[in-house]
Amino acid sequence: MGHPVTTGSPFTRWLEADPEVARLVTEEYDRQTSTLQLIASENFTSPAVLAATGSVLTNKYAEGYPGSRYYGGNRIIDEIEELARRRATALFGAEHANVQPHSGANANLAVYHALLEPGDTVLAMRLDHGGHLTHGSPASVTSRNWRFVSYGVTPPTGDEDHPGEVIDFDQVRDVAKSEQPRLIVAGSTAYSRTIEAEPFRQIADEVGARLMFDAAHPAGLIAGGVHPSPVGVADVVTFTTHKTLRGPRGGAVLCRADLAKKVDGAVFPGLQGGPLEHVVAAKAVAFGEAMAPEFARYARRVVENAKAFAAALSAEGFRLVSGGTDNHMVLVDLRAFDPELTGKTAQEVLDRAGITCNRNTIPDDPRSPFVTSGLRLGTAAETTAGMGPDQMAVVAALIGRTLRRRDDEPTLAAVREEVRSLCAAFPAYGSAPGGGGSGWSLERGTARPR
Ligand code: DSN
Repeated sequence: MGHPVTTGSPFTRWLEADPEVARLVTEEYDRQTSTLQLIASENFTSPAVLAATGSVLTNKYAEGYPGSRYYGGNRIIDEIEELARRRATALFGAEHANVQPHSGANANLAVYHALLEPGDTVLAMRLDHGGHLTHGSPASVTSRNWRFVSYGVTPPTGDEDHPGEVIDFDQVRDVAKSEQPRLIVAGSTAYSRTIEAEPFRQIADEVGARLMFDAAHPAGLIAGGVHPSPVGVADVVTFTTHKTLRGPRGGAVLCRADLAKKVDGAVFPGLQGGPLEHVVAAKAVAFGEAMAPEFARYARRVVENAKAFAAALSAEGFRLVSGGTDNHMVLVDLRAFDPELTGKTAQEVLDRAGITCNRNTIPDDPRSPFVTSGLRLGTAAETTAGMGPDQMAVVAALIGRTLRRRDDEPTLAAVREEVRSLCAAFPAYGSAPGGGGSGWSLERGTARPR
């Protein structure tokens, strides 16, 4: 049974022609806005991003690039893609942008295809230490085409001031020297500390490797100026547009001008066919939004909230991987809180209480990636909805209460009600009862949170 529809989506008017899909979209809108969204890779996009994504641009075929398409009728599409490229390069200070990758995975694949020959060696982060599937998972096509070797994080120290579990640059250098990779990949999908490109650059130069920085997670923090930019340090930067950057689902590649042709050819026709120009338009909207001063404030608030969340979770008895956070996410090691509690169970119980997050491996996790001993919690989405450090402390307490009393149905029901009230006071879209709220305004012509 789905969640009862209590709010109704303001975006589904035209879907009334298909009541089955309309009902499901509306239920999902209600789920997103009446439960807490703590998945670190998700966000609430603006109505303007949603409008571009749902526009007639989805009707158009535009294989190729602006000024050089395989189909007619692309004058306006060319302007749209040029605008998206121009905004992306301006936002990140890059020489060239390719805004066509359908996803972050495709952006990474395109870079490997552009810079490597089949069988070349790539040095990337271990998956169980925070690397992404496309960083050489045995289950990913990347490991069939290229030879991946890996680095990880340092062991935990137990010392509060220097807790460890940070990227082990001695290991990066040792493995780079012994394996002589053609490409080094910096970046992670589950790492709560700042990743600097410079130490990777230095090692890449020592062994004659190229450097790719996968900025899927921190892209919005980089755009907002709260994390250091890898642009100009790494040869190529890939990112997703839908996480901290708060745009539509998709990917992009930034590179120097001398690599532009290779990267473009690898995206199309190397990897993809027709670009999703409705999504490209939505990326342009998101890049435009990220240039506004409000976005820098948002990015600062995301990190401030994550730090407050980390402190409150520690006070609840959770051990945090690396002792805390510098970005938008917290990685919780559940074993200190309750050795019997797995990430899988915690995710399921929290879901029933209206707290949406994902289980995650912790470094050297004794449990399988399907079960795990950890949770990954992010602040990007609920910061967009207007929540601040005080609410993060409330959410941490709700998580502690839910997991401590996970077999007690009345506790789960009570938490679910508290979550519903919290979400109603901080609506991602529209106003709270009484007219308040700081998420996205639904008034026409507004493209920024209030
Ligand atoms: N699945 C994404 C994440 O959650 O980090 C990465 O692709």
